[in-house]
Amino acid sequence: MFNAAVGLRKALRSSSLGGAVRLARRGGGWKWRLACAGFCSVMMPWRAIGRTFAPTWRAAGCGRSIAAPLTLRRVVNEAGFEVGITMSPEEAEQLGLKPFGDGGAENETSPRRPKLYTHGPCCSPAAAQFVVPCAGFQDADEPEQQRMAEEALEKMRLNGFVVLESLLPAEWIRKLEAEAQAFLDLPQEGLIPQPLRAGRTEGHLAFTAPWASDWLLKNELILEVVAGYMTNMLAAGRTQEEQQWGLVQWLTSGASLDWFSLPEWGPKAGPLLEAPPAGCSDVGAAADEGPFFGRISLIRTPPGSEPQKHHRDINFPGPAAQVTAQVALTQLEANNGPLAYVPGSHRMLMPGFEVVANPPLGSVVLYDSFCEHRGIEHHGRKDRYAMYYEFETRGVFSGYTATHFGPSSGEHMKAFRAFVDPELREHVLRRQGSMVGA
Ligand SMILES: O=C(O)CCC(=O)C(=O)O
Ligand SMILES: [Fe+2]
Repeated sequence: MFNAAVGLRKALRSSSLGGAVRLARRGGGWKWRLACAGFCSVMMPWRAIGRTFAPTWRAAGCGRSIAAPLTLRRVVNEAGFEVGITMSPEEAEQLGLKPFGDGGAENETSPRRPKLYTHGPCCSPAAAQFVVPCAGFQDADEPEQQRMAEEALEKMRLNGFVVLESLLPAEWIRKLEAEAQAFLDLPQEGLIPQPLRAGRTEGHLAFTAPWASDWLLKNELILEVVAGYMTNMLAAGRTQEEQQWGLVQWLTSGASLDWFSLPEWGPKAGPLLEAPPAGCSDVGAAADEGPFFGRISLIRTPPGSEPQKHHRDINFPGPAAQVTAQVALTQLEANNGPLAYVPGSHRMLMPGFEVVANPPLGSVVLYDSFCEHRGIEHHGRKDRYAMYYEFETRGVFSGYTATHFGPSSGEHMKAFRAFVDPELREHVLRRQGSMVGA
């Protein structure tokens, strides 16, 4: 078990997910926040921090202050995940710390992979296997809509991502670009944008128009695919060690997504299930399975941004536990910082190439947070904006606390959840009911 666990740890570490330093404004001054997901305990330069600095460390989100020698400074939650620390930018600079450890940009030693493009002048016919044409979805009859949802679900299960081409009206999306720019440029009460890997900026959205709209967040195709896909409840009620042991067994059994539906890997009763600790998702309730709405943000990628390192947004508890919907608000071009995905990497397959998704405006890309991906370089002339919203199962550790994006971000997040969850859960319960009846 030990060797297999180490092997899994190494495989996931090579995907570059790790500790993150994030910036938060607290009171008057800016603070760097170290936040993390997955294996950051292995990645964080704790010794380097200890040699040069002996501050009071504050567990992000839990409000406790801990004045302690280095060995006690790692703030770990009840499930065994590191939940982070905060520090001023001056302190971070003094320690040589950057957001995401090394800034999150690709470096020379990272492997280069050939790229396939889904659209545009470099489009490859082979990339059609990652795309579902969805322009007709809204006007299609129910059986046709169901067929499209099943096709998207199948591609999602096979590849870990799917491009839903022209699902939303492009002219409505186009209007959101200016709104996004204003939202990130102007101060928003209680909301604080944070730096993201390789020069990007991310801010949580406010629960207001035009973001809180049915057409944008409650698309039937998206909700149906998410409801059908997200079956991993390994994080619910389990410690990091227990999740790791589960993932080792998943890997050695062949890494099939169906494995997560086996009854023994369902939610585990106990205090971690009843009350998920800081940094772990508290969506739904102890008795609930399947996805809930998580959080929603905007990302700005400025011209000149470097390519990101390949990464997974989460490592635990593996695939089918968190899914993100990317809604590009600026037309994605081959070279303005679109995302590239490694198909099959959510099932630990490595095909040796990556797929750049640069579909027309109005398209949505769904991707498993455990699927390797990265934002590639931005060689264009203007900022590229995209909206991201994600769905999660109970207990998933993201490293984000309710106040990561400012003191009010938790309230806005809850309002979005209350808005989307009733419809989403109808899809989930219908699918769960039909599984029981099957
Ligand atoms: O550049 C973006 O829009 C998102 C990049 C990304 O995948 C990340 O920072 O986790
Ligand atoms: Fe990412």
